[in-house]
Amino acid sequence: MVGLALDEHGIPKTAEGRFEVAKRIVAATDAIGIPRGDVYIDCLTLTVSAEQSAASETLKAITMCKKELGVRTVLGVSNISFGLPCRGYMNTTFLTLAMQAGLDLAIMNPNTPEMMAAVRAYRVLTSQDEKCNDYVAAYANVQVQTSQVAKTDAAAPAGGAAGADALFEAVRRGLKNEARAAAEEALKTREPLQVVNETLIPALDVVGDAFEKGSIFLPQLLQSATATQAAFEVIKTAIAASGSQGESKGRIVIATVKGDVHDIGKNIVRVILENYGYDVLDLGRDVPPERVVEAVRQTGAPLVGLSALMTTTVPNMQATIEALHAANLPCKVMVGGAVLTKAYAEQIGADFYAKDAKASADYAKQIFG
Ligand code: B12
Repeated sequence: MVGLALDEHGIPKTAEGRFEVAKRIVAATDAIGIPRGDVYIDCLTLTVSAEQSAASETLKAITMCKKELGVRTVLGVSNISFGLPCRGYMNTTFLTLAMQAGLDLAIMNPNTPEMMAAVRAYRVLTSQDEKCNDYVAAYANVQVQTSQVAKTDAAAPAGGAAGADALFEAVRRGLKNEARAAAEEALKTREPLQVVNETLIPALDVVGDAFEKGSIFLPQLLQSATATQAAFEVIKTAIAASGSQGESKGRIVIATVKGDVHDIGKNIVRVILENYGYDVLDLGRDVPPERVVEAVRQTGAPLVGLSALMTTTVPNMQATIEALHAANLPCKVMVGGAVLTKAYAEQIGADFYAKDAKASADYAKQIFG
Protein backbone atom coordinates (compact mmCIF):
# COMPACT_ATOMS: atom_id res chain seq x y z
CA MET A 1 0.00 0.00 0.00
CA VAL A 2 1.51 3.31 -1.09
CA GLY A 3 0.19 6.56 0.36
CA LEU A 4 1.13 10.11 -0.62
CA ALA A 5 1.44 12.71 2.13
CA LEU A 6 -0.98 15.14 0.52
CA ASP A 7 -4.69 15.78 0.83
CA GLU A 8 -7.49 17.81 -0.67
CA HIS A 9 -5.63 21.01 0.30
CA GLY A 10 -2.48 19.98 -1.59
CA ILE A 11 0.98 19.21 -0.22
CA PRO A 12 1.41 20.47 3.36
CA LYS A 13 4.39 22.79 3.65
CA THR A 14 5.73 21.42 6.90
CA ALA A 15 6.90 17.98 7.99
CA GLU A 16 4.28 18.04 10.73
CA GLY A 17 1.52 18.66 8.17
CA ARG A 18 2.63 15.73 6.03
CA PHE A 19 2.92 13.56 9.13
CA GLU A 20 -0.70 14.37 9.99
CA VAL A 21 -1.78 13.14 6.55
CA ALA A 22 0.32 9.98 7.00
CA LYS A 23 -1.45 9.35 10.31
CA ARG A 24 -4.81 9.47 8.52
CA ILE A 25 -3.56 7.00 5.90
CA VAL A 26 -2.30 4.63 8.57
CA ALA A 27 -5.60 4.84 10.46
CA ALA A 28 -7.32 3.71 7.27
CA THR A 29 -4.87 0.87 6.53
CA ASP A 30 -5.00 -0.27 10.18
CA ALA A 31 -8.77 -0.39 9.94
CA ILE A 32 -8.65 -2.87 7.07
CA GLY A 33 -5.87 -4.94 8.59
CA ILE A 34 -2.88 -4.07 6.41
CA PRO A 35 0.32 -4.60 8.42
CA ARG A 36 2.31 -1.38 8.98
CA GLY A 37 5.33 -2.98 7.31
CA ASP A 38 3.36 -3.17 4.06
CA VAL A 39 2.48 0.53 4.10
CA TYR A 40 4.86 2.87 2.23
CA ILE A 41 4.41 6.61 2.79
CA ASP A 42 5.74 9.04 0.17
CA CYS A 43 6.64 12.32 1.89
CA LEU A 44 7.09 14.04 -1.51
CA THR A 45 10.12 15.80 -2.92
CA LEU A 46 9.76 19.46 -3.92
CA THR A 47 12.21 21.47 -5.98
CA VAL A 48 14.93 23.00 -3.83
CA SER A 49 15.73 25.77 -6.36
CA ALA A 50 12.19 27.10 -5.98
CA GLU A 51 11.81 26.56 -2.23
CA GLN A 52 15.00 25.95 -0.37
CA SER A 53 13.60 24.83 2.96
CA ALA A 54 11.48 22.15 1.27
CA ALA A 55 14.25 19.54 1.32
CA SER A 56 14.61 19.50 5.09
CA GLU A 57 10.83 19.29 5.58
CA THR A 58 10.70 16.15 3.42
CA LEU A 59 13.60 14.58 5.29
CA LYS A 60 12.08 15.39 8.67
CA ALA A 61 8.72 13.94 7.58
CA ILE A 62 10.41 10.68 6.55
CA THR A 63 11.98 10.31 9.98
CA MET A 64 8.69 11.09 11.74
CA CYS A 65 6.76 8.52 9.68
CA LYS A 66 9.38 5.83 10.27
CA LYS A 67 9.84 6.41 13.98
CA GLU A 68 6.36 7.29 15.10
CA LEU A 69 4.20 5.20 12.78
CA GLY A 70 6.43 2.20 12.10
CA VAL A 71 5.62 2.31 8.40
CA ARG A 72 8.04 2.20 5.49
CA THR A 73 8.84 5.11 3.18
CA VAL A 74 9.14 5.60 -0.54
CA LEU A 75 10.36 8.72 -2.37
CA GLY A 76 11.07 9.94 -5.89
CA VAL A 77 14.32 11.84 -5.40
CA SER A 78 15.35 13.61 -8.60
CA ASN A 79 12.66 16.32 -8.50
CA ILE A 80 14.89 17.91 -5.85
CA SER A 81 17.31 19.22 -8.49
CA PHE A 82 14.91 20.54 -11.12
CA GLY A 83 16.15 23.82 -12.58
CA LEU A 84 19.75 23.44 -11.34
CA PRO A 85 22.92 22.60 -13.25
CA CYS A 86 24.71 19.26 -12.69
CA ARG A 87 21.58 17.70 -11.25
CA GLY A 88 23.38 14.46 -10.45
CA TYR A 89 25.32 16.12 -7.61
CA MET A 90 22.11 17.23 -5.96
CA ASN A 91 20.31 13.96 -6.55
CA THR A 92 23.00 11.76 -5.04
CA THR A 93 23.45 13.99 -2.00
CA PHE A 94 19.71 14.19 -1.42
CA LEU A 95 19.36 10.44 -1.83
CA THR A 96 22.07 9.93 0.80
CA LEU A 97 20.37 12.30 3.22
CA ALA A 98 17.01 10.62 2.58
CA MET A 99 18.45 7.17 3.29
CA GLN A 100 19.90 8.54 6.50
CA ALA A 101 16.47 9.98 7.39
CA GLY A 102 14.93 6.54 6.97
CA LEU A 103 14.07 6.11 3.29
CA ASP A 104 13.42 2.47 2.38
CA LEU A 105 12.53 2.65 -1.26
CA ALA A 106 13.97 5.26 -3.62
CA ILE A 107 12.30 5.85 -6.96
CA MET A 108 15.39 6.43 -9.10
CA ASN A 109 17.12 5.25 -12.22
CA PRO A 110 19.32 2.27 -11.25
CA ASN A 111 21.30 2.76 -14.47
CA THR A 112 22.75 6.02 -13.15
CA PRO A 113 26.22 5.10 -11.82
CA GLU A 114 26.38 7.99 -9.30
CA MET A 115 23.05 7.06 -7.73
CA MET A 116 24.03 3.43 -7.34
CA ALA A 117 27.39 4.53 -5.93
CA ALA A 118 25.57 6.56 -3.26
CA VAL A 119 23.45 3.54 -2.33
CA ARG A 120 26.41 1.17 -2.19
CA ALA A 121 28.60 3.57 -0.20
CA TYR A 122 25.74 4.27 2.19
CA ARG A 123 25.22 0.55 2.80
CA VAL A 124 28.90 0.19 3.68
CA LEU A 125 28.89 3.16 6.04
CA THR A 126 25.82 1.92 7.91
CA SER A 127 27.11 -1.67 8.16
CA GLN A 128 24.40 -3.09 5.94
CA ASP A 129 26.94 -4.29 3.37
CA GLU A 130 28.92 -6.74 5.48
CA LYS A 131 32.66 -6.60 4.99
CA CYS A 132 32.02 -4.23 2.08
CA ASN A 133 31.37 -7.25 -0.11
CA ASP A 134 28.85 -5.68 -2.47
CA TYR A 135 30.81 -2.46 -2.73
CA VAL A 136 34.05 -4.23 -3.61
CA ALA A 137 32.31 -6.54 -6.06
CA ALA A 138 30.85 -3.55 -7.86
CA TYR A 139 33.95 -1.37 -7.96
CA ALA A 140 37.07 -3.56 -7.66
CA ASN A 141 37.75 -3.34 -11.36
CA VAL A 142 36.56 0.17 -12.03
CA GLN A 143 39.05 2.90 -12.80
CA VAL A 144 37.76 6.22 -11.60
CA GLN A 145 38.14 9.05 -14.05
CA THR A 146 37.98 12.53 -12.67
CA SER A 147 35.22 14.28 -14.53
CA GLN A 148 35.48 17.89 -15.50
CA VAL A 149 32.36 19.91 -15.60
CA ALA A 150 32.52 22.58 -18.24
CA LYS A 151 32.25 25.83 -16.38
CA THR A 152 30.00 28.48 -17.82
CA ASP A 153 29.79 32.07 -16.80
CA ALA A 154 26.50 31.24 -15.21
CA ALA A 155 25.80 34.42 -13.30
CA ALA A 156 26.71 36.72 -16.12
CA PRO A 157 25.34 36.21 -19.62
CA ALA A 158 26.89 38.64 -22.10
CA GLY A 159 25.56 42.15 -21.67
CA GLY A 160 26.28 43.70 -25.06
CA ALA A 161 26.13 47.40 -25.77
CA ALA A 162 23.71 48.14 -22.96
CA GLY A 163 26.06 46.52 -20.44
CA ALA A 164 27.20 49.87 -19.12
CA ASP A 165 23.79 50.68 -17.75
CA ALA A 166 23.69 50.01 -14.01
CA LEU A 167 20.02 49.05 -14.07
CA PHE A 168 20.53 46.66 -16.95
CA GLU A 169 23.39 45.03 -15.07
CA ALA A 170 21.45 44.83 -11.81
CA VAL A 171 18.54 43.03 -13.51
CA ARG A 172 20.82 40.78 -15.51
CA ARG A 173 22.68 39.74 -12.38
CA GLY A 174 19.54 39.55 -10.24
CA LEU A 175 20.54 42.19 -7.69
CA LYS A 176 17.39 43.55 -6.06
CA ASN A 177 18.72 46.47 -3.99
CA GLU A 178 21.04 47.60 -6.75
CA ALA A 179 18.14 47.45 -9.22
CA ARG A 180 15.99 49.65 -6.99
CA ALA A 181 18.77 52.23 -6.56
CA ALA A 182 19.66 52.15 -10.26
CA ALA A 183 16.01 52.70 -11.23
CA GLU A 184 15.91 55.84 -9.08
CA GLU A 185 19.08 57.03 -10.75
CA ALA A 186 17.76 56.26 -14.26
CA LEU A 187 14.55 58.20 -13.63
CA LYS A 188 16.59 61.37 -13.11
CA THR A 189 17.45 61.50 -16.79
CA ARG A 190 14.83 59.37 -18.57
CA GLU A 191 11.07 59.01 -18.78
CA PRO A 192 9.59 56.03 -16.87
CA LEU A 193 8.40 54.21 -20.00
CA GLN A 194 11.76 54.75 -21.64
CA VAL A 195 13.43 53.05 -18.69
CA VAL A 196 11.01 50.10 -19.00
CA ASN A 197 11.32 49.70 -22.77
CA GLU A 198 14.99 50.51 -23.24
CA THR A 199 16.45 48.87 -20.15
CA LEU A 200 14.18 46.55 -18.16
CA ILE A 201 12.75 44.55 -21.05
CA PRO A 202 16.07 44.19 -22.96
CA ALA A 203 17.77 43.02 -19.74
CA LEU A 204 15.09 40.37 -19.22
CA ASP A 205 15.46 39.33 -22.86
CA VAL A 206 19.17 38.70 -22.30
CA VAL A 207 18.34 36.72 -19.15
CA GLY A 208 15.65 34.72 -20.99
CA ASP A 209 18.05 33.84 -23.83
CA ALA A 210 20.73 32.73 -21.36
CA PHE A 211 18.14 30.59 -19.60
CA GLU A 212 17.06 29.02 -22.90
CA LYS A 213 20.69 28.24 -23.78
CA GLY A 214 21.22 26.68 -20.36
CA SER A 215 23.94 29.09 -19.24
CA ILE A 216 21.80 30.32 -16.35
CA PHE A 217 19.25 28.39 -14.30
CA LEU A 218 15.89 28.84 -12.63
CA PRO A 219 17.17 30.39 -9.36
CA GLN A 220 18.97 33.08 -11.38
CA LEU A 221 15.92 33.67 -13.57
CA LEU A 222 13.89 34.15 -10.39
CA GLN A 223 16.44 36.59 -8.99
CA SER A 224 16.34 38.66 -12.18
CA ALA A 225 12.55 38.70 -12.03
CA THR A 226 12.68 39.85 -8.40
CA ALA A 227 15.20 42.57 -9.26
CA THR A 228 12.93 43.73 -12.10
CA GLN A 229 9.95 43.89 -9.79
CA ALA A 230 11.92 45.97 -7.28
CA ALA A 231 12.96 48.39 -10.03
CA PHE A 232 9.42 48.56 -11.35
CA GLU A 233 8.04 49.48 -7.93
CA VAL A 234 10.14 52.64 -8.14
CA ILE A 235 9.13 53.30 -11.75
CA LYS A 236 5.48 52.75 -10.90
CA THR A 237 5.57 55.54 -8.31
CA ALA A 238 7.05 57.88 -10.90
CA ILE A 239 4.35 56.95 -13.42
CA ALA A 240 1.58 57.40 -10.85
CA ALA A 241 2.86 60.89 -9.99
CA SER A 242 2.47 61.96 -13.61
CA GLY A 243 -0.90 60.27 -14.15
CA SER A 244 -4.32 61.64 -14.91
CA GLN A 245 -6.57 62.11 -11.91
CA GLY A 246 -10.32 62.33 -11.71
CA GLU A 247 -13.17 60.38 -13.21
CA SER A 248 -12.59 56.91 -14.58
CA LYS A 249 -12.53 56.66 -18.38
CA GLY A 250 -13.89 53.11 -18.25
CA ARG A 251 -13.37 49.67 -16.84
CA ILE A 252 -10.88 47.09 -18.12
CA VAL A 253 -10.37 43.52 -16.85
CA ILE A 254 -6.87 42.05 -17.22
CA ALA A 255 -5.33 38.65 -16.38
CA THR A 256 -2.46 36.31 -17.13
CA VAL A 257 -4.03 33.13 -18.48
CA LYS A 258 -4.33 29.76 -16.80
CA GLY A 259 -1.08 27.84 -16.27
CA ASP A 260 1.09 30.93 -16.66
CA VAL A 261 2.72 32.77 -13.75
CA HIS A 262 4.51 35.46 -15.77
CA ASP A 263 3.02 38.76 -14.72
CA ILE A 264 5.69 41.44 -15.04
CA GLY A 265 4.36 42.50 -18.47
CA LYS A 266 0.75 42.43 -17.34
CA ASN A 267 1.60 44.53 -14.28
CA ILE A 268 3.26 47.13 -16.49
CA VAL A 269 0.18 47.21 -18.71
CA ARG A 270 -2.00 47.70 -15.65
CA VAL A 271 0.04 50.63 -14.35
CA ILE A 272 0.03 52.33 -17.76
CA LEU A 273 -3.73 51.86 -18.24
CA GLU A 274 -4.42 53.19 -14.74
CA ASN A 275 -2.15 56.08 -15.50
CA TYR A 276 -4.27 56.91 -18.54
CA GLY A 277 -7.30 57.04 -16.27
CA TYR A 278 -8.87 53.61 -16.70
CA ASP A 279 -10.29 51.59 -13.87
CA VAL A 280 -8.43 48.28 -14.10
CA LEU A 281 -9.58 45.08 -12.44
CA ASP A 282 -6.48 42.87 -12.32
CA LEU A 283 -7.38 39.20 -11.77
CA GLY A 284 -3.75 38.22 -11.28
CA ARG A 285 -1.96 35.29 -12.88
CA ASP A 286 -2.81 31.67 -13.61
CA VAL A 287 -6.43 32.72 -14.09
CA PRO A 288 -8.87 30.13 -15.49
CA PRO A 289 -11.24 31.17 -18.31
CA GLU A 290 -14.32 30.91 -16.05
CA ARG A 291 -12.97 33.57 -13.70
CA VAL A 292 -12.38 35.99 -16.55
CA VAL A 293 -15.91 35.38 -17.84
CA GLU A 294 -17.34 35.88 -14.36
CA ALA A 295 -15.44 39.16 -13.84
CA VAL A 296 -16.53 40.57 -17.21
CA ARG A 297 -20.11 39.57 -16.55
CA GLN A 298 -20.09 41.21 -13.12
CA THR A 299 -18.35 44.44 -14.14
CA GLY A 300 -19.73 44.78 -17.65
CA ALA A 301 -16.21 45.78 -18.76
CA PRO A 302 -16.14 46.53 -22.52
CA LEU A 303 -12.44 45.61 -22.75
CA VAL A 304 -10.44 42.60 -21.56
CA GLY A 305 -6.64 42.23 -21.66
CA LEU A 306 -5.01 38.80 -21.59
CA SER A 307 -1.34 37.95 -21.17
CA ALA A 308 0.50 34.71 -22.01
CA LEU A 309 4.27 34.23 -22.12
CA MET A 310 4.67 30.59 -23.07
CA THR A 311 3.85 28.52 -26.12
CA THR A 312 2.21 26.05 -23.76
CA THR A 313 -0.20 28.63 -22.31
CA VAL A 314 -1.24 30.46 -25.47
CA PRO A 315 -3.92 27.77 -26.07
CA ASN A 316 -5.43 28.83 -22.72
CA MET A 317 -5.62 32.35 -24.08
CA GLN A 318 -7.63 31.01 -27.00
CA ALA A 319 -9.82 29.02 -24.58
CA THR A 320 -10.48 32.22 -22.59
CA ILE A 321 -11.46 34.16 -25.72
CA GLU A 322 -13.77 31.32 -26.75
CA ALA A 323 -15.34 31.22 -23.28
CA LEU A 324 -16.03 34.99 -23.47
CA HIS A 325 -17.68 34.52 -26.88
CA ALA A 326 -19.65 31.52 -25.70
CA ALA A 327 -20.99 33.59 -22.79
CA ASN A 328 -22.16 36.21 -25.34
CA LEU A 329 -20.30 39.01 -23.61
CA PRO A 330 -20.00 42.03 -25.88
CA CYS A 331 -16.41 42.88 -24.85
CA LYS A 332 -13.32 43.33 -27.01
CA VAL A 333 -10.21 41.34 -26.19
CA MET A 334 -6.63 42.63 -26.49
CA VAL A 335 -3.74 40.26 -25.99
CA GLY A 336 -0.01 40.50 -25.34
CA GLY A 337 3.07 38.60 -24.23
CA ALA A 338 6.48 37.76 -25.61
CA VAL A 339 5.55 34.63 -27.59
CA LEU A 340 2.60 36.23 -29.40
CA THR A 341 2.54 37.74 -32.87
CA LYS A 342 -0.12 39.83 -34.57
CA ALA A 343 -0.96 36.97 -36.93
CA TYR A 344 -1.29 34.46 -34.11
CA ALA A 345 -3.42 36.86 -32.07
CA GLU A 346 -5.83 37.12 -35.02
CA GLN A 347 -5.84 33.36 -35.43
CA ILE A 348 -6.96 32.77 -31.84
CA GLY A 349 -9.78 35.29 -32.19
CA ALA A 350 -8.35 38.32 -30.36
CA ASP A 351 -9.55 41.76 -31.42
CA PHE A 352 -6.19 43.43 -30.89
CA TYR A 353 -2.54 42.51 -30.45
CA ALA A 354 -0.61 44.89 -28.18
CA LYS A 355 3.13 44.68 -28.64
CA ASP A 356 3.70 46.77 -25.53
CA ALA A 357 1.93 48.68 -22.78
CA LYS A 358 1.69 51.89 -24.79
CA ALA A 359 -0.14 50.01 -27.57
CA SER A 360 -2.66 48.75 -25.02
CA ALA A 361 -3.43 52.33 -23.98
CA ASP A 362 -3.82 53.37 -27.64
CA TYR A 363 -6.31 50.58 -28.22
CA ALA A 364 -8.22 51.42 -25.04
CA LYS A 365 -8.58 54.97 -26.39
CA GLN A 366 -10.13 53.57 -29.58
CA ILE A 367 -12.65 51.58 -27.53
CA PHE A 368 -13.56 54.19 -24.92
CA GLY A 369 -13.08 57.27 -27.07
C1 B12 B 1 11.03 36.76 -15.84
C2 B12 B 1 10.74 35.39 -16.43
C3 B12 B 1 10.26 34.38 -15.55
C4 B12 B 1 9.91 34.66 -14.09
C5 B12 B 1 8.50 35.31 -14.04
C6 B12 B 1 8.28 36.22 -12.85
C7 B12 B 1 7.01 37.00 -12.97
N1 B12 B 1 6.44 37.32 -11.84
O1 B12 B 1 6.51 37.33 -14.05
C8 B12 B 1 9.96 33.21 -13.49
C9 B12 B 1 11.37 32.96 -13.01
C10 B12 B 1 8.97 32.93 -12.36
C11 B12 B 1 9.72 32.39 -14.74
C12 B12 B 1 9.26 31.08 -14.70
C13 B12 B 1 9.18 30.29 -15.83
N2 B12 B 1 9.57 30.58 -17.09
CO1 B12 B 1 10.02 32.34 -17.65
N3 B12 B 1 10.74 33.95 -18.35
C14 B12 B 1 10.95 35.12 -17.81
C15 B12 B 1 11.58 36.06 -18.88
C16 B12 B 1 13.09 36.11 -18.66
C17 B12 B 1 11.09 37.51 -18.92
C18 B12 B 1 9.57 37.70 -19.04
C19 B12 B 1 9.23 39.15 -18.77
O2 B12 B 1 8.76 39.48 -17.69
N4 B12 B 1 9.56 40.05 -19.73
C20 B12 B 1 9.41 41.49 -19.59
C21 B12 B 1 7.96 41.90 -19.84
C22 B12 B 1 7.76 43.38 -19.58
O3 B12 B 1 7.69 41.63 -21.18
P1 B12 B 1 6.33 40.95 -21.67
O4 B12 B 1 5.82 40.03 -20.67
O5 B12 B 1 6.50 40.49 -23.04
O6 B12 B 1 5.30 42.19 -21.65
C23 B12 B 1 5.24 43.25 -22.57
C24 B12 B 1 4.47 42.93 -23.87
O7 B12 B 1 4.56 41.59 -24.27
C25 B12 B 1 3.08 43.37 -23.60
N5 B12 B 1 2.17 42.51 -22.83
C26 B12 B 1 2.41 41.47 -22.00
N6 B12 B 1 1.29 41.01 -21.45
C27 B12 B 1 0.30 41.76 -21.92
C28 B12 B 1 -1.06 41.71 -21.67
C29 B12 B 1 -1.90 42.61 -22.28
C30 B12 B 1 -3.32 42.61 -21.97
C31 B12 B 1 -1.37 43.56 -23.19
C32 B12 B 1 -2.28 44.49 -23.84
C33 B12 B 1 -0.01 43.59 -23.44
C34 B12 B 1 0.83 42.71 -22.81
O8 B12 B 1 3.30 44.53 -22.82
C35 B12 B 1 4.38 44.30 -21.89
C36 B12 B 1 5.07 45.60 -21.59
O9 B12 B 1 5.62 46.20 -22.74
C37 B12 B 1 11.17 35.32 -20.20
C38 B12 B 1 12.08 35.57 -21.41
C39 B12 B 1 11.64 36.77 -22.23
N7 B12 B 1 12.59 37.35 -22.88
O10 B12 B 1 10.48 37.12 -22.30
C40 B12 B 1 11.15 33.85 -19.74
C41 B12 B 1 10.27 32.85 -20.49
C42 B12 B 1 8.93 33.47 -20.84
N8 B12 B 1 10.09 31.80 -19.47
C43 B12 B 1 10.12 30.60 -19.97
C44 B12 B 1 9.96 29.40 -19.21
C45 B12 B 1 10.15 28.11 -19.98
C46 B12 B 1 9.63 29.44 -17.85
C47 B12 B 1 9.39 28.22 -16.94
C48 B12 B 1 8.56 27.08 -17.55
C49 B12 B 1 10.76 27.76 -16.45
C50 B12 B 1 10.75 26.49 -15.62
N9 B12 B 1 11.43 25.52 -16.14
O11 B12 B 1 10.14 26.42 -14.58
C51 B12 B 1 8.64 28.89 -15.75
C52 B12 B 1 7.13 28.96 -16.03
C53 B12 B 1 6.25 28.84 -14.88
C54 B12 B 1 4.78 29.04 -15.31
N10 B12 B 1 3.96 28.04 -15.12
O12 B12 B 1 4.39 30.08 -15.81
C55 B12 B 1 10.32 30.62 -21.47
C56 B12 B 1 9.05 30.30 -22.28
C57 B12 B 1 9.39 29.48 -23.50
C58 B12 B 1 8.23 29.34 -24.41
N11 B12 B 1 8.42 29.74 -25.65
O13 B12 B 1 7.19 28.86 -24.06
C59 B12 B 1 10.92 32.06 -21.69
C60 B12 B 1 10.59 32.69 -23.06
C61 B12 B 1 12.45 31.95 -21.48
C62 B12 B 1 13.13 31.14 -22.55
N12 B12 B 1 13.61 31.78 -23.58
O14 B12 B 1 13.21 29.93 -22.43
N13 B12 B 1 10.04 33.08 -15.88
